[in-house]
Amino acid sequence: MSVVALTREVSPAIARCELVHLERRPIDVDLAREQHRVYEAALRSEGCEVRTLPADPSLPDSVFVEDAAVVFDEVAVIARPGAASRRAETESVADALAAHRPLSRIAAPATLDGGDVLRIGHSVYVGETGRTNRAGIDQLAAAVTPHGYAVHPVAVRGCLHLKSAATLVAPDTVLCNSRWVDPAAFAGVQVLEVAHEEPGAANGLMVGERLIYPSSFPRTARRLAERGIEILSLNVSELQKAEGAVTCCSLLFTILSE
Ligand code: CIR
Repeated sequence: MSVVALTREVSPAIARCELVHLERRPIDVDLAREQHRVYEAALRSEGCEVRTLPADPSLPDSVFVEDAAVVFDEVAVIARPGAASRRAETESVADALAAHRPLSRIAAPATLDGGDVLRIGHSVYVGETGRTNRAGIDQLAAAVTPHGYAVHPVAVRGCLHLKSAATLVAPDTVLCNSRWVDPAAFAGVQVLEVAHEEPGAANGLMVGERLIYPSSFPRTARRLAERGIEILSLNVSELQKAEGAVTCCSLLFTILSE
C-alpha cells in the first residue's frame, strides 16, 4: 500500500506568517527550507512517496499544508482556514487531491483548519478554536458521518490547534498537554502527558513504524522512548518560529487507485 505525503515548499514570505501565541522572531528562510527538506527525507525514509507543491510567494503559511484539507479514505474535505490570509492555500491542495478522492468543501460562514482534526480510527476529534468554528465542525460531520465516522467536538484553550495539544503517537496512545485539552475527550486510548516544561511538545507525526518528532523537546522525547516509541528526531526550529509543528507540514494519504 503506497502512502503519499503531500508537502509544499517553504514560501519565501514565511516571515510574514500568521502568529497567535508566539512573539515574532526572525526566521532564517534558507534554514527553514533545509529543515523542510530533511523533514521530507524523513518521510521518504519511512516509505512515503513525497509529492511537493511549488513554493508560493503570495502565501506565507502555505508550507503548513495540513491546514488546507483533511483526507479520509472515502473523501477529502477541503478546509476553509480560519485565518483569511490562508484561504487561498486550499485551491492547489484541492487540485492535488482531486485525482485521489471525491472532494467535499467547507463553505462560509464555516471555518476549519486541518490542524484541528485528530482522527483515531473512525473517531474524529475536532478542536473548537480560534480557527475552527462550530459550523466548520458540523460541515465536516456532514461530509464524513455517512462514511461511518463519529465526529466529536473538543474544547481547546491556550494554543493554536487541537493538534498543538494532542496527537496520536502510537496506535493506542495520545500525547497530550492536559492544560490545553482535557484528555478525557479521547475515549479508549492511553494518554501520555508532555513534560511540564515543554508545553508545545504534544505534536508528533506517526509515519511507518516511527514518530517524526522535534528535537527541541528532549524531556518528552524520553517519555516517548520509555514507552518503546521509536523517534526520528528533527530540528524544525524555523518552522516552529512560524507556530508550525511536524504534523502540519504534510498531508498523508493512501493511494487507493491510480
Ligand atoms: C498559522 O498561524 O496558521 C501558521 N503560522 C501556523 C500553522 C500551523 N499549522 C498546524 O499546526 N497545523
